[in-house]
Amino acid sequence: MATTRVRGLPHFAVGTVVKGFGRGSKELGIPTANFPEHVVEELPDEITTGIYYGWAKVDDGPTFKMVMSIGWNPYYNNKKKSMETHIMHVFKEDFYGSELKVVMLGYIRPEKNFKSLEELITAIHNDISESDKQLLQAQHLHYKQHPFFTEKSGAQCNGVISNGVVTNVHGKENGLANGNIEQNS
Ligand code: ADP
Ligand code: RBF
Ligand code: MG
Repeated sequence: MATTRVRGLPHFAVGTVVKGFGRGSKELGIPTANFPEHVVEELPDEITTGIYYGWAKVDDGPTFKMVMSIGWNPYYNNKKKSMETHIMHVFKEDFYGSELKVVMLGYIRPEKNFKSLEELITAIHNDISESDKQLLQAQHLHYKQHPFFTEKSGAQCNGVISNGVVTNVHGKENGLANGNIEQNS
């Protein structure tokens, strides 16, 4: 397996789950929890649109695998970028208004246009199984126990949390959260 460095990763983000564009992800069987605008604006420039995988936690719940789509939205004349997280867990209820914490660890593919909804769904299912595999690797697994997830909300962990936003520091002081990481491909 070749390893490639992914600039800008890992990226930590936290925010309140807001209403999305109502395009019916849930009807596709793939609900996506949307982050508010200010969290999207915190993304470093080197994090391009596309599909990412990592870990996610809702309020004080457990940490689950996640797959995230970062994309531009034609509905807003391609002026509004969104971060939509599908958590790989079946929840009993919606959790709008809850605090969502994620760490993005790896990149899967760019956003694509699909001829049919079926093709989009198939691609998303492939993304989910790819994330499932990638996240089993030790270098990804250990982020599940990262203080970002295990410490109380507001704790400082290799980034500064202000206004609910983790400012990621891309230095080298700490091998855990800062700088680039390697991704197997
Ligand atoms: P919206 O357009 O409002 O984002 P969706 O159809 O994408 O609507 O549904 C997203 C909502 O579904 C989330 O905000 C959350 O409350 C709920 N939800 C339930 N299960 C999940 C899950 N596994 N991953 C993400 N969101 C989920
Ligand atoms: N939308 C696209 O237009 N192209 C994509 O390649 C694409 N990939 C996605 C991958 C994942 C893992 C997820 C969760 C969403 C993706 N979406 C993509 C967004 C999808 O269209 C969105 O969740 C809703 O608009 C579905 O109704
Ligand atoms: Mg959504």
